Amino acid sequence: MTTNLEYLEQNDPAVFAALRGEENRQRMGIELIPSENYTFPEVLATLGSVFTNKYSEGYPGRRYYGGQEFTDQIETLARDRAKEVFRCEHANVQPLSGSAMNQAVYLGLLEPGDTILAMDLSHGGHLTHGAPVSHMGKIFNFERYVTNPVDGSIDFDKVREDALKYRPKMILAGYTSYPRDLDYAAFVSIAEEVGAISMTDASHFGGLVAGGAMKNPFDFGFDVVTTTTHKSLRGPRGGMILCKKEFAKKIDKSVFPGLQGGPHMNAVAGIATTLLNAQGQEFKDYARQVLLNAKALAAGFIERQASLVTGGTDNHMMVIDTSISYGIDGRVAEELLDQASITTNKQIIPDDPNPPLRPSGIRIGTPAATARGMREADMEKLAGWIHICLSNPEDEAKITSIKGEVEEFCQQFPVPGLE
Ligand code: DSN
Repeated sequence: MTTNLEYLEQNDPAVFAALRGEENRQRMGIELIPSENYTFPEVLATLGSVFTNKYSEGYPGRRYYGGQEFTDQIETLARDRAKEVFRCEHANVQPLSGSAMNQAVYLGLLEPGDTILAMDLSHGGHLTHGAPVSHMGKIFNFERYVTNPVDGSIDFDKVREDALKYRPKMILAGYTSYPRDLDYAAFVSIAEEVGAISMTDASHFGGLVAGGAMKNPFDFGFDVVTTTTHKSLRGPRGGMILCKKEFAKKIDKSVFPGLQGGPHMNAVAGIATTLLNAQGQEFKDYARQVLLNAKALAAGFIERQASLVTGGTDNHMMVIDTSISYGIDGRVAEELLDQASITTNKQIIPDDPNPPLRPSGIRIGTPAATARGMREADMEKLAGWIHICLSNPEDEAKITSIKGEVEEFCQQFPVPGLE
């Protein structure tokens, strides 16, 4: 019998070749972008399944198309498992992405022009947290809190001062580039004081919360938590909105029909099976190891005198100020590491004097390397290789030699879903 991949190879050699190239890149290199990961084989199976053929506008039991016996089953499973894993009252698993998920929350719970207090982009917030270039930044009035210039942590006296001044309708915790844990109790207390809805965008660390390695915002009384499903959670690309029951109707209406049409049921099936995985001991061990690896990697950089934003990490990521540490900008650093088969991303740092495509740092994270089975001793090796590459930007022979070492090293670590 001809497999689906064999059909692709015969009928579209160009796409097939790119697919094989990407598989090889993922196998031979070390993936350190903190928002990336290797998903589970079960998820790859659901993504390439016949659920991709199905339209399912609506929700289980209330659809606008026939033939929903099995889609209803998987969406119900995904919602129930999400509620169990995150200990929340309601879950919507239909958002097509992280951006759509956050947009659905703002549009469903607020009115255009309402004020949202969120983290500034250069201090670690996400584009959808109101960056002026985003559509949400035009529809809502975002006010931005920043980090403390001395130790880089969120300054809660200032957050409270801003909340009292701007009287936001929503206070948003969560980040895309902040290497510390969040003080949820402080956020909730400020939100309650000004009568704002409290929301956490847990996209980066949703998997670490699911695995019990990081705190759960619902345990501190948060109203809404969003998370993408493909980062530390290791599921398919997509988003989930988790919330208290009182917001459930508004959230569901906002996702569909407010913002989206048919959900991607192949991804919803992938989310369902991801959330089963997240309940197992193996996933809990994985989540814990992600944090141990991040601590070990950060220690490796600190030992080599590199300057880390906030001086270290409490989560799965760290940001190296490459301008201060190595006299090169983040773009050069990213490119040098690419040449050594180590993938990172250039990153703006708080109040970065440089533009976003030539920022002052790089962002590094451990979720994907941990998924391949790398441990603390391996992090020490990575820190050494990265330090040598960044310290020797002109030395091609050195970079080529590290690339050889990296590729040989990677052979010990199978890629989930590929081997
Ligand atoms: N693009 C993601 C990240 O890399 O953090 C956020 O959406």
